[in-house]
Formats: sequence, structure tokens, C-alpha cells
Amino acid sequence: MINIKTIHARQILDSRGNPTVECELTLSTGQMGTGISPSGASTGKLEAIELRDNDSNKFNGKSVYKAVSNINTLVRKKVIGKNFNTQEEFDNFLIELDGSNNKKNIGANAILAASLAFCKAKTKFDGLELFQSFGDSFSLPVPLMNILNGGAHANNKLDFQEFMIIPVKFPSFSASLQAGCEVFHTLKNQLSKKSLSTAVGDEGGFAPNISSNQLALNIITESIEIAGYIPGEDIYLGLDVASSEFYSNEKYRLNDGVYNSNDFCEYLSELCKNYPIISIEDGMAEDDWVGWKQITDSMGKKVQLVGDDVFVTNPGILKKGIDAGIANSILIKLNQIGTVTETINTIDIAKQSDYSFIISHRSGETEDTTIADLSVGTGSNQIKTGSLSRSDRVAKYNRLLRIEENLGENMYNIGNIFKRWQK
Ligand code: 2PG
Ligand code: MG
Repeated sequence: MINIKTIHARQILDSRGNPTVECELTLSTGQMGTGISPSGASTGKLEAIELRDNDSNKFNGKSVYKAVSNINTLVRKKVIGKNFNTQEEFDNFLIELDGSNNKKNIGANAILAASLAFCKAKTKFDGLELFQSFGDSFSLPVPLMNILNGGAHANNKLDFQEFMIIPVKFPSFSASLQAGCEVFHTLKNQLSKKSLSTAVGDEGGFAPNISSNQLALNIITESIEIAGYIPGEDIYLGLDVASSEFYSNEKYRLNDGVYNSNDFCEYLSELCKNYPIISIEDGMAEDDWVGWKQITDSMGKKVQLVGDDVFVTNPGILKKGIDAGIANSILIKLNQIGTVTETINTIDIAKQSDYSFIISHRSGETEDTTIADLSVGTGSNQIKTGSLSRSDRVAKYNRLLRIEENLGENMYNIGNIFKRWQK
């Protein structure tokens, strides 16, 4: 039985200098846990509500004092001295206290920070490592490293949000990470040589002023080769197209033209023929389920098709998507749904339907490294946590290195599901 002694929230800053919620929780047995909520820029419409004050005099409307005060008043009053047996009991208690279907009253940012704080305190109470509290199918994941940024994460003209490298042919997580670092630094040199900017975007990838998706893919492929690796053998490519950002009136509006679903599907298929791309996230927009069905039918046997904005880590929406034959993979973001319990439920649904799942950061992150543990504990085999710069991104890789030291290099597993996509 777990008894809560104190709970306290405060406003802190995320990696973009925007306010976010931190929550500390202590048990009457002395264990303490801290949770911090991340924040997205290219958010799905059906994500749980991130409560902001919208007071233009404070942090450009982005302060979270109301969410913080919801923990320090409403939640505190109800949970202090109360006993909880499980994470699920605690999370369900908060969900009921909020009373809405999208956490708009207390705020998903407040609820997630509390859920994570409880999880960490409970893990200590149980005498476990954090990753052990998320499941028992441990494995070290392959990192999907976003080394070139565009879309809503950079102020260049690139349509696509993320160009990722996926080092699959390596014996351990640390060896994959090393290859990623080497390509990252080679890419920096290549950009410099071409007099392109080496400034980085929100997730630590370079954000050169180029506007062609093909050019971006050329520079990355070239950098992989110069770093001494074989594209399409040692290292594959992944995209987060984040297409909801440029979809309107049933059209995909790119720098090089305007496409309907059918033509855009063809556009992406052509890219896969010309480059070693094995994973495409949000290739179709969240509102374009017809397009999603089409891309899944035409490319779903060859490429990992990851639903982010379209599923928003929501168990109900994922179920609908599975029934409709949409995508074959899901991106998992704790704050899209707002509690640890619901996140694990969504992962379980993906597992049951043989959908792969990728544990993911948000573009606004902090020093909280929970997602590294989540990826290991759930046996996700894949993590997306940005590039090889900026401490908010690298902190997750460093946590994985420490877990690897603990579990051993042979726990690296890119997964049977993932192997399916290798050409
Ligand atoms: C995404 C994420 C993380 P954001 O679209 O996958 O890379 O971005 O947090 O801005 O939604
Ligand atoms: Mg995405």
C-alpha cells in the first residue's frame, strides 16, 4: 500500500524557454519522485489538453500557473494521506477528478507530471529501476536520430519536419549511437563545405536553409558514406513528414507543388525507391483517413508507416485505426494522452495487433529522461529522441548508455517487427 505524504508542483522552463509543469511527490515511507511534462509544436488536434494561462502579459501567453495551482490545491487536497495500490489506481483517480474526456480541467501537463512523479516514487518504494516499472520485456532500442530538421521545428523552408538516420546493423545500442554521432559530425562538415548553416533546430538536428527534400536526403546519404557506412545496409533513413502541417482543403502543399492524397502517396513511394527509407511517420494528415488507408495498402508491406498526429497515443483512436487498416506502427508520447497507465494501455493494444511502436520525445523537452526507461521496459525496440546535440536530447541517450551498462550489450534488439522493413 502506498500512502502519499506530500505533492507539490511548480512552473519551470522547457528546452524552448517555454513554461512547463514539474511535480514532486513524496510517500509517507520517504521515497520521492519528480515528473516533468514535455510540450509539442506540431501537435495532433485530438491530443489531451495542455493547460496554459493564455495571459499575453506572461511568457507570451504560455505560463502554466493554473495547471500548477490545480496540483497544489485541488489534487493535493484529495490525495494527501490517501492510499493507492497501483499506478493505475492513482492515474484513474486523477482522470476522475478532472472529469473531462481530454483532461482539460486539471490539464494534461499537470496530470502527466503528477503521474510520472507517482511512478518514480513508487518505483523506489518497490526497490526497482525505473525501466522495470514499465514492463518486463527489456531491450535496448535502436535510435531514430533526427539529424536534419525542417517543418515546424526550424525556420528554414524544408517541408518535412524530420530526417532521421536509423543505424540498424550494429551489435549494441552504444555502437549504433556511435555511428549516429559520426554521421552527425560528418554532416556538419558537409554542410559547412557547401556554405550552409550548421545552426540547429529544436531537436538538435541541423536546420540548413535548403528547401528541397531530395537535397536534404542527398546530403545525409553522402554523409553516411563519408563517415564510412553503407546507406541501406548499415544505416537506413526515416522521415517524419508531419504532413498535417501542410495539408489543407484536401491537398498537400509542398514547395515543389500541390498534391492530392493519391499523388502525395506516389511522391513518398518514389522517395522510398530512390533512398533507403524504411520508416515514414505521418505521411498522411490526421484528417485524411482515406489517404492513410491508401498509403497503408500501397506501401504498408515495405515501409514502417507510423501514426503520430493521427493516433495521438489514444487507445480508442488506435483501435479505430487498426480496425480501419491504417498504418502499421504508432508513435508513443506520454503527454499526448496524459498518464503512464493510458500510455501503457495504448502500447498493449499496439503489441496485440503486431503494430510496432516507437517511444518518442516532444520538440519541447527537459532534463526528464523517463522515455529512455519507457523504451527499455516496454521492449519498444525503437526510440525517437532527437539529434546528437542539446542536453535535453542527449540526456536520453546517456540514460540508455547507463541502462546498457547495467543490462549488458546483448540486450540490444531492433526487433523482429522492425526487421520486416529492411529491404
Ligand atoms: C513529432 C514530435 C517529436 P512535436 O512530431 O513527432 O519529434 O514533434 O513534439 O512538435 O509534436
Ligand atoms: Mg511526428
